[in-house]
Amino acid sequence: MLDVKALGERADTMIRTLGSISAEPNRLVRSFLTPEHRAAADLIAKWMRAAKLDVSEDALGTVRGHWPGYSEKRLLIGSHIDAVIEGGLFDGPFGVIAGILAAEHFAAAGRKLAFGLDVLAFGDEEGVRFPKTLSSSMACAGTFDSARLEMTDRDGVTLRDAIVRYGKDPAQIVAAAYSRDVAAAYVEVHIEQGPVLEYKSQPLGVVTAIAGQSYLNVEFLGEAGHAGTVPMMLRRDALAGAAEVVLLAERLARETKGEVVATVGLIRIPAAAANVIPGNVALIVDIRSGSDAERHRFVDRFKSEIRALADRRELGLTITQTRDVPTTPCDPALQEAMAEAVRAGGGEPLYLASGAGHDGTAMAKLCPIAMMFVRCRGGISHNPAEYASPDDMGIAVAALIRFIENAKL
Ligand code: HGY
Ligand code: MN
Ligand code: MN
Repeated sequence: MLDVKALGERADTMIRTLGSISAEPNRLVRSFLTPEHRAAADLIAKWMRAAKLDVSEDALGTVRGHWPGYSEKRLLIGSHIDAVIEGGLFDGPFGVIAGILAAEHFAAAGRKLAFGLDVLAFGDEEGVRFPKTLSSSMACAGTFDSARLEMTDRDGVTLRDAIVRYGKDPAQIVAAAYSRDVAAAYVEVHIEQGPVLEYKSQPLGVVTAIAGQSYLNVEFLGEAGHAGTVPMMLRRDALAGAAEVVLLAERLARETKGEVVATVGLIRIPAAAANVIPGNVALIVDIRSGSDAERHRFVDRFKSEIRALADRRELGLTITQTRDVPTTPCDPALQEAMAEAVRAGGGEPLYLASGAGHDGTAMAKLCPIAMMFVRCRGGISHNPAEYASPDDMGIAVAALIRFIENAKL
């Protein structure tokens, strides 16, 4: 009989211990291939060893905890340990901790299954440091594009240099890839990051698909000028143009009545000063939808309206699309197995799509994927107020254990 309460309490303690590893004392800052990533990876490795797993680390810093089975096949269980700036403690880490606690359930009993278990702690899901994300899960999936090694962070450090400084060898990235006959399936447990499970009073959900994403980097070139001397009608204000884009994104997304969401969460004004008319402004637009056709339609209309406003404002404009990630379906058979595991714990599984992106999108190129959502308070995420209760986390770990016990891979 699983001690669900104890599992939840252990998960909560581990979440808070891991959550204390940050580059800043008063908010969570933990990005890819940084000293904080190193410290978090060392803690995960310590927990994996204590759970009697064989621990290794690949060339992109993914920590892997292995429990052997009777065949070469492996069930991969993972999530990420990097965080958004000033994010919450649960987004990512809970999926790794749930995997460790579930694998420990079998390893501690010396119980071998028909397949092995690999718990994976990825370090690059949030994409905070580098412009393109999911590099570590792509390496595991065998889809890592070596051109990414040249992309640079805000300090001009290339991914290649960051890997070397982290103590790894970029030439070994290829070796990180799982072969398809070993990787039988990938499962990820993650907080919902939305309000549905709480609204329906259900602790767990079964994910049907991960929404597709388009990212547009929009840069306006106007004319820097003196805030006090240039008459309004003679200005070419790049930030005023950017402000129009923010409201345009909101208006066009609202018009889709929920089909598409669009967000501008990052604006850069390289020479920002209160008394200077901004001459150069860059922003990133995050566009998501469960329908790839709707998302592409939105992007086309959005781009043409941005061009029109740039012309009207006599602003130089460059639009670079840095992401076009298709919607990723979760495997139907694995969804049903996940639903069975939820039912066996007394729950009624709620099926829902994920508006948030996950490493599962990368891993789906390697093998069938499944995701389980856990209720989070108020649906709040990417926010220090993010919270999942120990009881709900215990119910989730127990469901993951049942999923593993009954998995037919
Ligand atoms: O952006 C996302 O959906 C994820 O949190 N990286
Ligand atoms: Mn996130
Ligand atoms: Mn996440």
